[in-house]
Amino acid sequence: MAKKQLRVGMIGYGFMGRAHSNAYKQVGQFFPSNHQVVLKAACARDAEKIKAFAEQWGYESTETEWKKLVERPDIDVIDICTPNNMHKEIALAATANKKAILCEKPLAMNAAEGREMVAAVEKAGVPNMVWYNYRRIPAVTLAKKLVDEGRLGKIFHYRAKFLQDWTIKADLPQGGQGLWRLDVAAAGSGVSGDLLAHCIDTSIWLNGRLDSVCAMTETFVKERMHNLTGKVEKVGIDDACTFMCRYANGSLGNFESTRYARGHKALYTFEINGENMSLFWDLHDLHRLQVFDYKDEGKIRGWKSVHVTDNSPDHPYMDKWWVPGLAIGYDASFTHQVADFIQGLETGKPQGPTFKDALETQCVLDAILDSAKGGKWVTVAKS
Ligand code: SOE
Repeated sequence: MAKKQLRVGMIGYGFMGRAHSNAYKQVGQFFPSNHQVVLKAACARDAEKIKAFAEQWGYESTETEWKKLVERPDIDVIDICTPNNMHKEIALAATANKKAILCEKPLAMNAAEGREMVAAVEKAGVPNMVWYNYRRIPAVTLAKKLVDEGRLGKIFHYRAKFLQDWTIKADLPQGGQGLWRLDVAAAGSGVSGDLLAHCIDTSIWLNGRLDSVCAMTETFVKERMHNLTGKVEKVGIDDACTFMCRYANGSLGNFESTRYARGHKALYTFEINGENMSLFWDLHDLHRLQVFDYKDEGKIRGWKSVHVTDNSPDHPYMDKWWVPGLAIGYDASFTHQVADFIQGLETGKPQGPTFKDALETQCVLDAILDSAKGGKWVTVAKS
C-alpha cells in the first residue's frame, strides 16, 4: 500500500533544526508506519545558509519568507524552530492554513500568547505538539509507566535541576544567531523558559499539576553587548532560577536551573520520592533509571540501576532499535517524538505534549517569574 506523505516545512536551521531533521530522517527506518516523512522545504531569512542546510539534510526546496512557506499547498506540517518570539505568529498563520504544527519548546513567550495558540489550533482542529523531547528518553518513559502503575504510592517529593555553564563569560554578547537565548526580546526569559521548562514539563507529566510556586532569580551579568544593535545593553533574562512549589497531589517540589554552574554542560536530573518507591534519573547517564523499591525483600533492598535497554515491551521504544543491552542517545528522543506524533495522526488519539499540555508549563513559568519579582508565593493560573 502506498504510504501517505507527511510533507515537512521546517522554519529555522539551528541546533533544534538539526535535531528535528535528524529525527525525520530516522523515523521511517526504525518506526515504520503508514506515513512517509518527506523533507519538503526549509526556511530562513539567509538564502545561502538555508540552502546549505537544505542540501546537508536533504530538503527538496528552500524559502526565505516563512509566510510563503506556511501557504504552500505541498506542505502538511510546519516545524517551528525559531526563537521563541516568533512561535505565536507562525503558529497562528500555519493554523489559518490548516497545517499541522510541531513547535519547539517553550510553546510561547508567556501564557497569554500560549492561550491564543491553543485556542487557534483547537478551533481549527489541526494536529499540534511541542518538542519537550525528554519525555521520550526510554528511562524517563519507564518512570512514567511506574508512576502510572501506582508503584510509588503516595508521592511526597519531586526535585529537579538543569545546570549549564556556557554564559559565565561576561564578554559573551547577547542577541542574534546562537545567542538569542540571552536576549529577552527574543527568548522571553532565560533559564526558566529554556531549561526549567523541560523540568516542569516532565514533572507535570509524572507528578501532576503545580498549584503554587515561590521562586528567586538572578541575572549575574547585568549588561552585555547586543549583536543586533552593536550597543552594550541591559540583560533582561534570568541567568539562574530556583523555586519551590506545592503540587495538587500534596507533594512538595524543589527546582534549580542555572547557566553558571562551572563544569556542568547539561546536567538534567530528577528524583521522585514516594511512599513505596523512589526514582532517580540523570541525563548524563540517560539509559539508567535508578529505582529504590521498599517492597523488595529487606536483605537485598537497595537502589537498583536499571539499564533501560531491554528489547521487550517492558522497556519503552527499545524493541525498535538494536539488540538488548545496546544504547541509543539523546537524538532518539526526537525520533520517538515524531513516531508518536505520526501514531497520533493514524489513531486519531493525539500524543502529548499538545499545545494545551505545554500551556500548563507556560502558566508555571509565568508564576515563577511573578513570584521572583514580587518575592512572594504565587498561585499558578489554570491553563
Ligand atoms: C540550551 O543550551 C539548550 O540547548 C536548550 O535550549 C535545550 O532545550 C536543552 O535540551 C539543551 O540545552
